[in-house]
Amino acid sequence: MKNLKNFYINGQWQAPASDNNYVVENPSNERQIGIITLGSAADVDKAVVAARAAFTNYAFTSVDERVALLEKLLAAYMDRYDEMAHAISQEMGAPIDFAISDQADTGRGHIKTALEALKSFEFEHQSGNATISHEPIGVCGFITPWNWPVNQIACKVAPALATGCTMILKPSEVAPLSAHVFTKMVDDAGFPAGVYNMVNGDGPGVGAAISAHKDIDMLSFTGSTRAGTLISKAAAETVKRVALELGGKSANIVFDDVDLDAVITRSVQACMENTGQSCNAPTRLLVQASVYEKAVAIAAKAAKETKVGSADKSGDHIGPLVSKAHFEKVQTMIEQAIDEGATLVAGGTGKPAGFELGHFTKPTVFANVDNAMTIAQEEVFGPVLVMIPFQDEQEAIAIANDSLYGLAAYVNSQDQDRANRVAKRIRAGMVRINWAPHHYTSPFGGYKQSGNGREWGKYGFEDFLEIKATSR
Ligand code: TXE
Repeated sequence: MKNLKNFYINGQWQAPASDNNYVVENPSNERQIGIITLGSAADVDKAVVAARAAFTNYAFTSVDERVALLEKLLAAYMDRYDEMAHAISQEMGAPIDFAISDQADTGRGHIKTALEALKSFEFEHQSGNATISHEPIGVCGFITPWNWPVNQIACKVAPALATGCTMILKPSEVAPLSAHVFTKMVDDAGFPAGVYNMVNGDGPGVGAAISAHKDIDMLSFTGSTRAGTLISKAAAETVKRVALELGGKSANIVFDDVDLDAVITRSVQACMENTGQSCNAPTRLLVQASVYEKAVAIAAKAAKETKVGSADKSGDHIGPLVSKAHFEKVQTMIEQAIDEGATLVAGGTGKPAGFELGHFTKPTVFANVDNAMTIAQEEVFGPVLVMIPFQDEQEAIAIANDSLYGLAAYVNSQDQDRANRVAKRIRAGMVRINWAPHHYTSPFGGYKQSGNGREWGKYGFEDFLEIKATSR
């Protein structure tokens, strides 16, 4: 069992102010794999003092100095790439091949795009008699979740480091192994002491202390809408800037002119990927009524063919859900969907055959779903797809927009003009037409209760900058 009880404060691994052990479990086999300390307000204070002191100099480092540091971080990341992939796989259950190809790649991607943004950004320009300068916002607090753990750490930390900010990271207590590896990478890169600090803890403890801290200038949070709301309220007390990346219930619209077999199969795979634990997962499959029955049969077959397996095994299966508590939440939501009258066509409650230990869940598909049902409105965060029929373009848009969330949407049609029209009318931050890739350089974030602000690429970079006008 790994001992990860210390925090990284002021460039050193330091003992916490008080003992409060938390055991980390591997969701594939329920074995104990690590022990961390849930920190306290005293630890947060210490980290903020270090970050504030470091800001005095780090804010005024040159672009060249920060480019050199980020290049070292990228090299350190690649040196420990396998260690990162294994940490993610063990702590949150991503199958190892997927952890290597997708999960761990996000860290590399975000450090690289932050470097590119730093090299090309115009920090100062003249406007009339005023010099407009973009300056680092200050000390940042980062609170991150467990589902794409290094993605969410790197897409905040890398641009903050690039802009000249200093920071305190509180990773998810459920998935702290990847944060530990990431912290070793920052240490390897040799950033000045206090620029980057990491304190483990839970939401009500360290999370709340960061949100309310009077000497933190900006907060960036990824997680549930529930926690995002609490964090925003606490941050408002000291008028912190807040960036929120919250939940989603993204529509995937399929018109009847597509290669149905290929598009529906792909849609099921995309929903089940990462065991459905992605905020932008295409969880509401909207299919044109003329091909709906056919699509349901294809989706049921694809879900039944989706392999489930342990995260340490090589292959293209999906892994377990992250925790017992989360498994139970997903079970309850499946039961509720059946009670509300949705038709179960694949999967259902209980574990797949052959699994006793581990939080494994059956890939599940519901047909004849009404968009007003709980299963179509609330984020499940599991391998659960709902299928809703629509008659025409207008109805598809109306159903897609009938959600508290507005993170992502997917449109599939051979008619590019129609796809463009639909994409334009959907109230979501990211739309993918015919599965076109969403690159690290594109903005990531949502409309409505999916949050505010945009991460990734130059958009995330700008979130860490204040704007000053000096008139002469
Ligand atoms: O999230 P939490 P949970 C959604 C998804 C999932 C649900 C619950 O629907 O089923 O949220 O997941 C910290 N003040 N997403 O319970 O609690 C917490 O310690 C400050 C969507 O795991 O939001 C962790 O670091 N911080 C999502 C982080 O918030 C608090 C990713 C996320 O945990 C806090 C994860 C508080 N009061 C879950 N309470 C996405 N957008 O990708 C908790 N935290």
